[in-house]
Amino acid sequence: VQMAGKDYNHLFKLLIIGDSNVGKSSLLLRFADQSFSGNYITTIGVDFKIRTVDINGERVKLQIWDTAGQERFRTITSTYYRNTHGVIIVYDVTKPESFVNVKRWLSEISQNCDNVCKILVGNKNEDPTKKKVETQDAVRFGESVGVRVFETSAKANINVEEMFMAFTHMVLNAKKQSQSRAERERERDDTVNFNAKRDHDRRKRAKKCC
Ligand SMILES: Nc1nc2c(ncn2[C@@H]2O[C@H](COP(=O)(O)OP(=O)(O)O)[C@@H](O)[C@H]2O)c(=O)[nH]1
Ligand SMILES: [Mg+2]
Repeated sequence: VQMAGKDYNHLFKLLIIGDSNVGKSSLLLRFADQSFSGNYITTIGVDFKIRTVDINGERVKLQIWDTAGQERFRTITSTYYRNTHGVIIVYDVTKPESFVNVKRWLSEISQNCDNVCKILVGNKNEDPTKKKVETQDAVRFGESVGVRVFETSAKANINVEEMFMAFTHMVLNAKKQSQSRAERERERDDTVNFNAKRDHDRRKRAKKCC
């Protein structure tokens, strides 16, 4: 065992938020433990789950935080949002109210994070007769706020893996984009510094010989 070695190339903190009972903990359990429980899952005492996935040959370690039921009070402490790379906002396709509340969650996110990746997830999408939030309404709303929409069922194991993997790709791409932006800025600064030094040296030399 190499104590100093990392077992991953990237580490991301993700957060799952949304109204109570929409299936946040169930989605996490499905993705991280490949299981489902028919009961309400109490997450008291459990902060997060880990799963490492492979994206184009790179190991991406996901630390996925679940709320411990405090979403019932409509707000989550700002410490939850600290150092977060991505937020998964979940609603229940059979509960329109949970979809309406997505707006509140989005504004809470923008109050607590700048420039975080987001994805909107309509869960409990396994029974068309119970569906009340139409896909096209969710997609239209998603487009208006610039957030991609996925519909899943943690219970029937539909689209859960795909959603988490697509989101991991998005978060990784965002990291790479901001890295190359920082790189370009550094290069530009170096060029500016180099030119300034060269001009300074030239002036010095010019003074010496005249
Ligand atoms: N029908 C259906 N029920 C689900 C699904 N996901 C979760 N549930 C159930 O919804 C209830 C709340 O789930 P939970 O994961 O605790 O919700 P949370 O409060 O958002 O964390 C539980 O009874 C789950 O078994 C789903 O995809 N379909
Ligand atoms: Mg929960």
